[in-house]
Amino acid sequence: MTKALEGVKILDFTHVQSGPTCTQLLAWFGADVIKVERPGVGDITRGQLRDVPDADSLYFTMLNHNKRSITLDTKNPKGKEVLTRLIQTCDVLVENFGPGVLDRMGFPWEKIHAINPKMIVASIKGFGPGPYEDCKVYENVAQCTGGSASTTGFRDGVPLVTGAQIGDSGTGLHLALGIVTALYHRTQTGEGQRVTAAMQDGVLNLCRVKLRDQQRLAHGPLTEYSQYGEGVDFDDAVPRAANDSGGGQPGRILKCKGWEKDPNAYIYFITQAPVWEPICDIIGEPEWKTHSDFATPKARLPRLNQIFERIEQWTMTKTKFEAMDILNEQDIPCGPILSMKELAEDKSLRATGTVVEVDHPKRGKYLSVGNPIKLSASPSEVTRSPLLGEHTDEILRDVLGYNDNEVAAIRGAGALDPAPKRAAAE
Ligand code: CAO
Repeated sequence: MTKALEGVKILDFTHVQSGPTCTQLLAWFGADVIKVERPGVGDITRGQLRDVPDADSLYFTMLNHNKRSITLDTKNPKGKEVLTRLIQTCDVLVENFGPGVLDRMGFPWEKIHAINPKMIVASIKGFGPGPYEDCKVYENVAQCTGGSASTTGFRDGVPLVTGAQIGDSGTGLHLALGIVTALYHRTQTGEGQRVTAAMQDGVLNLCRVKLRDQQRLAHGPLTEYSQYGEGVDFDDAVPRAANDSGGGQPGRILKCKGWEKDPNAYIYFITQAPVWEPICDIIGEPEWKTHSDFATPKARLPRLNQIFERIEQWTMTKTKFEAMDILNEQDIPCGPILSMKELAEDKSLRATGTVVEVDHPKRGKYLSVGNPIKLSASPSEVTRSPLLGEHTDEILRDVLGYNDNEVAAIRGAGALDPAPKRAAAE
């Protein structure tokens, strides 16, 4: 079976999380991802949050599977020659440098397009054009400026960031879609183009339902928000809605058996209108099916606290998994709160390759999240991340066609190694 992106060469200038997420996805789909790293330094995450001495961190290994690594000083004249050759040879350049870095390196879009008109240049930046376009941005900055933090948390508490990396990994996903779309467009036109995804824009896209609610506010209170039932007035901006569901069907996180000791003994429970009757039967309130205070969604809205307190009395008699089984038999949507430990041990996630065990020469075996997108004819297998510069010579020879003398000359010019190693080689 061929991989979906087999034959596509990616010149990968990404680092930290957002860009590497994107190129890792492309690599899983079969693209040849050539990660260009600064000699001696590499992607800064190789050394961040290190748990095993002298081994690449999990931060790095879990974002850079299936790639090859070349070390190249792109500020060195010989390094620039190699970079030019890489641009001529590859299909897509992906980068998430700070604003202006590629231009300062001497490779603005116009130059890249002139070297290889078919090349697609894909970039992640913190912000799009506007007052903040020159700012450097990390995950939580994007969550705060993209509408996520202002809408996450409890009404009477501070804004919260989420554990899901929607600014970094979320924008990486957006960029990957932009790249394959531009590749498709190229098959029709023969031309490359620029693809940009700003982290603020990506987060706002994922917060689309909150911009929906912002506009609904002009027409009255948001009746599915708990604060409506509690008689608390709305301000002029969408409030934090704690664990209310965003879809208009009231939902809450409720305690399950064992909650006193287990911080994850909870279940998300949705009182979806079509299954109201089975809910009443399960919790032992059959009269609520016809009682005028409870029978319709509208009648229930001001009484959600009372309703969920009653449902919680029932969920507290069951473990989250028992509750899941009972509720799913009646098609009542619910979700046990699964800890990372439970997910790591989940047999079905292992079976589908969503959780994979990977072997690494320096750190041994570790778990990672595999490709969450499954293609029926092009399955992904996860291979370990490259060591720094592991494929430098291989790429210079096999991809770029340099002979041994030329590789030696490039090395001698100081384009491949950090300064002290260079001195030793000379
Ligand atoms: N050879 C020589 N120099 C290299 C090189 C190479 N192979 N690779 C990178 N460099 C140089 C660049 O030329 C640049 O130098 P100058 O500043 O002199 O032009 C420098 O290394 C890297 O700059 P940077 O701004 O990308 O890196 P940083 O650590 O200062 O900032 C970050 C990191 C993430 C804040 C910034 O890259 C950024 O804002 N990126 C866009 C938004 C983004 O993706 N953020 C998410 C990061 S994950 O949380």
